[in-house]
Amino acid sequence: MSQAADFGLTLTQHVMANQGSHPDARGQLSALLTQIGVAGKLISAQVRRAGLIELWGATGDTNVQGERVQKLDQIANDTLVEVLTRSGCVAAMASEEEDSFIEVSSEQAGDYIVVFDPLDGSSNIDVSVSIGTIFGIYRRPENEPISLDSILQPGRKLVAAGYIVYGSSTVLVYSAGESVDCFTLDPSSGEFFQTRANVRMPADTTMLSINECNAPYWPSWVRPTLDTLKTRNTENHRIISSRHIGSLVVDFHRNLVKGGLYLYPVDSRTGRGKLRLIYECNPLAYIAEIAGGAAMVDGQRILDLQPSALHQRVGLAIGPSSDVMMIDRLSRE
Ligand code: AFP
Repeated sequence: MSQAADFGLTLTQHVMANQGSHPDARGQLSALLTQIGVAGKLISAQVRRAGLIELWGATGDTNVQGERVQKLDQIANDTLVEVLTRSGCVAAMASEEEDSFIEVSSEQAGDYIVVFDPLDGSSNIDVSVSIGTIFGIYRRPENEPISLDSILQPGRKLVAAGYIVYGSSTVLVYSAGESVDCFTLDPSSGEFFQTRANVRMPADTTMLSINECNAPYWPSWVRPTLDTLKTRNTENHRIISSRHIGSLVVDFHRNLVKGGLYLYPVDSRTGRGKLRLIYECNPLAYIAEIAGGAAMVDGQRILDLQPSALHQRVGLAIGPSSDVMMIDRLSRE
């Protein structure tokens, strides 16, 4: 049997097969999703070699977040900027690593806006713990010049979103509104093959992702809420276990597949959340909801928040709907 027959659909085959079902897909969205797959392969190759060619460590710069920029962060960012610019599908883009948005020249501009965190989990790069890229795709507003407002769209206007996890294997997960599908990179052929179709988030929480060392900074509702979850574990049967690796996108992917809840409350250290709304929370909230889960903060769907700034941070509860709703209710009692 040929390898093509052995494995599932390739990413490109899947994107093309589904383009007809998307009102926005006039070929550009399909081409754009395929190009994001190309960027993922290029970044994956660098991640896999980082220690060998001294790509670990920091560049000495700090980004707009005030965080030390790791070399791989910069490489991942530059790769995405270059690939998206050349795609002919993108009018503008915004990145965690860029102070402001990037407008693509009119000669190369396309119909879409892409927001991304090029490498989430930077503090894990030097110790070979899984990291990932997060992306969201909007249509550019019709008949309007590109401005910051073109980027500050609520997550409910996303036309596609996804992420790429650089872990024990490289997995690309995306949705264009219909289903959430996973593709694993086959290093020998350099192709992404479908490995999970129409992923549904399990209804029950079996894993809890939260940094318990932030407890001194939490609002008063957090501890009792966690106790409520932990009391589900009886002497004879542990239902919920803790898994928090410091890369939101990787914790989210495991939670999406196995049924887990990720929580990062607004805390007293910053008076706001740590996670960025536009290019971290919105794309993952989009995926979570299409897979049957939920993502909320302060009584609102993450996807309904109107962004006010490019690097705006928010609190986040994301996972199985019933527990996300319970947490959100308890947080407002
Ligand atoms: P870095 O990219 O700076 O490592 O931050 C990762 C992150 O934004 C998210 O991916 C993690 O879940 C979260 O921060 C971990 O934050 P704490 O270290 O405060 O738990």
